[in-house]
Amino acid sequence: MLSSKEIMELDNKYGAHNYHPLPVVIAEAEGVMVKDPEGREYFDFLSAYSAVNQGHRNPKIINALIEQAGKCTLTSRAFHNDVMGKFLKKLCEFTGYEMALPMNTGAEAVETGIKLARRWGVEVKGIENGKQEIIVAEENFHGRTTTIISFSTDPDARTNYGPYTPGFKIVKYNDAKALEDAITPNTCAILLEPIQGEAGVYVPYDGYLKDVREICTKHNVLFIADEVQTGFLRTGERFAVNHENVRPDVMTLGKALGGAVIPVSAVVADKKFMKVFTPGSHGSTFGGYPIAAAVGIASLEVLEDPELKKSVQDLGEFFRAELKKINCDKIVEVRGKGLLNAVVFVDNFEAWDVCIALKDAGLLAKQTHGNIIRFAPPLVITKGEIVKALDIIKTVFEKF
Ligand code: IF1
Repeated sequence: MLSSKEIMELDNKYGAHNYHPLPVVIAEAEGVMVKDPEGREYFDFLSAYSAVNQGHRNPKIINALIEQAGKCTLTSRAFHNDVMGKFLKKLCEFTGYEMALPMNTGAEAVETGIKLARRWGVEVKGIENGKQEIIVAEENFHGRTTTIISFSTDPDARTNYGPYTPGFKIVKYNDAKALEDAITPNTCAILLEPIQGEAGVYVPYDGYLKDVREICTKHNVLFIADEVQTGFLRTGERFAVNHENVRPDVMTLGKALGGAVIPVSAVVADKKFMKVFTPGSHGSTFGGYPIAAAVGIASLEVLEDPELKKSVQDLGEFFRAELKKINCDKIVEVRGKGLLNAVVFVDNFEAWDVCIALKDAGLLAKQTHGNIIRFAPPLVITKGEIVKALDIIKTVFEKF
């Protein structure tokens, strides 16, 4: 058994340095807890950026994986398989849309949404091909493909990856007028995160999503909500858009749909939009494969539990209230919805040091943009566990 130090050296020597991970090695995981090779335990308050909503190694999901692995794993879409249809039916019922297109990563779902909007723009709205425009928000995060980083405002994500994909307009987030002013006859869609995750859990004003919905309807523009991170109960509702009873035309989904086991993503939309995809016009080797479908069904079954949704709402309120009581003059804001929360420190504050101290105290979290720490535990966390985690956070924060 290699030590944490030896393992980190391996990663450093053989792995590209496209991340700067916290100096901790996870060897085992269950529920909300993870363990390093030396046996030290930590609360996982990142949940792989909200992909571990059902908890690490959720028994129902692991059993579904094992059972399917004993029958059939991969068929490709050249043939039907006996699980995908059941999965897509369940996903359509869970989301309230007529059809779904299964992919693997969140970025692939977003790319699928972009292709859907662009093709719909030409074939239904009558935009000249090549002139389609999609409006996105500053500080967006939708994935790492070259098209997606073409409309990123984060230099780290974008620098020297040119030439960039054209056809995107970037406007201020949380500003409906800025959105409407950017619409032209060539606009085919508006792509937004209902809450901006990477930007530091930026929750827009109450009514923003309703305003976006109305603007899109008025101008015959598709509203694409990227719920890859905010979806599947993370914010206390099935999807973040549900807080405002808003129904986007398209939703991109991922992360927790794979139940913390494998990448499972999808795009959901009604038939009048999904019909732009004709045979041979889009796909992927693994999209909707038997293992993904079986895991996806189990992942959704865990999330159907009304008790879980109530718990996310109640524990989220409790967690934010307790964070606000912490005596630390470096904290300027506590914000979030459900169990997607963040603590914002004063501008020049280096939150990395706090994350190191949290790790040493037994809790794993990651800062985003230097002075913001995101806290997003698995949704299955209990009151008792969150109280213990808060003790750690309070003790550490009060030292800063
Ligand atoms: C990394 C960020 C979070 C996402 C939204 C699509 C995707 C993501 C709203 C793409 C992915 C991940 C990617 C991961 C870190 C993490 C992240 F910090 F990068 F921005 F969560 F905020 N839409 N987010 O949040 O999904 O292709 O990764 O499956 O790239 O470092 P993916």
